[in-house]
Amino acid sequence: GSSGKKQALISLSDKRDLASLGNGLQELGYTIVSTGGTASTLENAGVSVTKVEKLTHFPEMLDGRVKTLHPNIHGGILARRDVEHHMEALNEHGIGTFDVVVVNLYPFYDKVTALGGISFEDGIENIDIGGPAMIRAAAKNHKDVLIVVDSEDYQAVLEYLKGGQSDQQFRRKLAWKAFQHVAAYDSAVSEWLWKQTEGKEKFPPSFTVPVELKSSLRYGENPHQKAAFYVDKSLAEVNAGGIATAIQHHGKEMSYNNYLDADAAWNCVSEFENPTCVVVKHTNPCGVASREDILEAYRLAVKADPVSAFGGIVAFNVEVDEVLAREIREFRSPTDGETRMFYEIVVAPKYTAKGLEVLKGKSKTLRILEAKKNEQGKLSLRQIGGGWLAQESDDLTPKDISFNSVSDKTPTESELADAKFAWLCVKHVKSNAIVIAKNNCMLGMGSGQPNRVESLRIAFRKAGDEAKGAALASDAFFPFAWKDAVEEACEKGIGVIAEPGGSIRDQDAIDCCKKYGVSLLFTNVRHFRH
Ligand code: 93A
Repeated sequence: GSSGKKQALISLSDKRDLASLGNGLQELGYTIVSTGGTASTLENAGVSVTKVEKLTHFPEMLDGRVKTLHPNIHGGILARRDVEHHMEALNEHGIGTFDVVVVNLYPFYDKVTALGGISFEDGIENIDIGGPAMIRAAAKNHKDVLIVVDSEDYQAVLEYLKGGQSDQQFRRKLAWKAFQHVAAYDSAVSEWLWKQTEGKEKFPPSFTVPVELKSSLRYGENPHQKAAFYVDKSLAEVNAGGIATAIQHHGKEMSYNNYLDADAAWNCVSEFENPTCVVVKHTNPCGVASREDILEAYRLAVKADPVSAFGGIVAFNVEVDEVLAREIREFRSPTDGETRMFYEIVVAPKYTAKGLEVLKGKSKTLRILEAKKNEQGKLSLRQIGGGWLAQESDDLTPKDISFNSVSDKTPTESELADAKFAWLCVKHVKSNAIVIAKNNCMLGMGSGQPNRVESLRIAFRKAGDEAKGAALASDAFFPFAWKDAVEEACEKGIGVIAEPGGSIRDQDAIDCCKKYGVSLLFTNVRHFRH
């Protein structure tokens, strides 16, 4: 400072580990300058502090809105030590330099995302102005000012100050972190303000998603691609659901593809109301079954396509208890009745202690995830070259849709139920998607084919003879080749077809179903998944 003594400026909302930081700095001979609450905490910990008011010759004003916004503070942070007239100016005005600035911001994020929220006025008061100004100033002048925004860094900073202090990379990393801290903060403020302005229903939405790097991944889709995993901070903090916030109880580290597949499985199974098991492979559900008895659901979901299920992801929407865990562990592939099934991941909302223990015994690598239900109405974002596409997530389920009978034959109650079940499945299959289902069980599916007839043929091949009298769902209407698609389905003995309708060739589909005595249901809703 002006007295030649080293000075640290500390102003913290989150005061964890403040005492040890203050003591550490004091031992190193620093004079500590602090704002009100921070100063009290330090004094209580036996650290001597100079109040900012003593430097600014102003009281904290306007209910604390103006505390540190003063040349005597900002001059001491921003002056370039290597520029003569900067230092002269400080001397002239009796301003001391700061060597270390430690600041974290008003907990805006926690406040506005807290359950129940806060009033608009409280939100506004929680916008920190002086804090970001100090952080930005110190980060800009990091060559001479250490900027610390994370209590995790206190120890390293004290070590650094004890040592030679010549490592510029350390200073740069702290400055980078400081701007990250402010950027995330401003994102949160702007997103909150957007919600206050337009209402939550308004589209297009505000686009500042505060993400936080969670971990590096071993690699991306392929071993030659580097990859990392980020969580949406806004969800993590309100403790909302989704695979990103799932707890991993056991197994090998999650891979990039594991996250994609687990997400697909969890999204699908979460939409069913009855006890359900979903088996996913490469983001597509290849087996789905709902049963009062979850053991039976599990067996049926695997049986739908045992070859694909091998190495897949198994998801449940009910607790995994000991009995179910044992079944997952022991169940032998229906293909040869011998090989035990192998899975990458099991995901469920809950596990009993015993269930978890039994499941852990299946293999060292099996990843066991406990996930919370996804929030509805979330924004879906996808990257394309040079930009992003945003859309509301597809939250429509058969409950929101009417299945209008358009052929002569009205479906029986069980046919209608089958159609709805197939419909919920087909929503989760990549387009062009066809699902054949009966009695709350998926029998076959065709996914991702560039033409619908091909998907339909694949689905029938998987369903085999069981397709007779079953329901077929198509994620979009049959455009031209209705003769190939609808007629093939009718010939194979399908009982009911559900599709959006809306093609100029609708009448052809209707006529065909009339001819074969098949129920045709138009949903008016499409479930493309590209
Ligand atoms: O109201 S402010 O925007 N105006 C200021 O001048 C100011 N200076 C520091 N908020 C300001 N702060 C913030 O106060 C800091 O960012 C920190 O989060 C908090 C610490 O206050 P206290 O030490 O009184 O607990």
